Amino acid sequence: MQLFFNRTSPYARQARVAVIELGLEQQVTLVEVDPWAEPAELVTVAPLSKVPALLLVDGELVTESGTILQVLDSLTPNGQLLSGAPAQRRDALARAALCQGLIDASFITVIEGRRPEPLRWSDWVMRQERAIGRALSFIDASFKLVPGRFDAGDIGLACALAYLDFRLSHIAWREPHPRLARWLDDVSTRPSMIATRPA
Ligand SMILES: N[C@@H](CCC(=O)N[C@@H](CS)C(=O)NCC(=O)O)C(=O)O
Repeated sequence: MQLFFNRTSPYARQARVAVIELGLEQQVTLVEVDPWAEPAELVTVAPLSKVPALLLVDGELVTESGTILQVLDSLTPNGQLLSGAPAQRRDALARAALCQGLIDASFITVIEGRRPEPLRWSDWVMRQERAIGRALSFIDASFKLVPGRFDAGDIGLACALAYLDFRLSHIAWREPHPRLARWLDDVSTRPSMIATRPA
């Protein structure tokens, strides 16, 4: 299998963390690309030129980080990212989906900031930053963070919060959400998170 990624993508980071958490490092070859440059090695297999993109051994393409996590999980005998009773699996999926939205809002904010000044849409950025603030409050109030657990929802949350620290440091989320900050600091010591720190 090949996993196309770039080092700063919070989406690709989720897939890379999953590979390590699932012990699939030997089966997955990491291919570093710049998706914005639409390189031939990526677009010939992944037409959207986005990372992450997973190419299975039979040549099937899997896109979208959430789907890639589900597929990777299904490749291990005791999938641990979306396991357990239906209610537990649903809870992990629901947390992962909300965190994906948090990453989306953060990513949009970052991309908007890269436009030439006259083309930036400040109302759109403020809309995203309000969504980020509300999502963090919602997550802090409602997510049960279980010590030792690191399922698909936890991977999503860790990559989302770490991306805020990495790219949107002006959003001071740690002070109002010390529980989330402590949790991120704790899970950031996992080998999968250390190995995938954005460079
Ligand atoms: N919804 C997708 C988002 C993937 C995505 O937008 N990745 C960015 C990198 S962070 C990318 O490859 N962008 C290149 C482009 O849009 O041309 C996922 O969850 O995998």
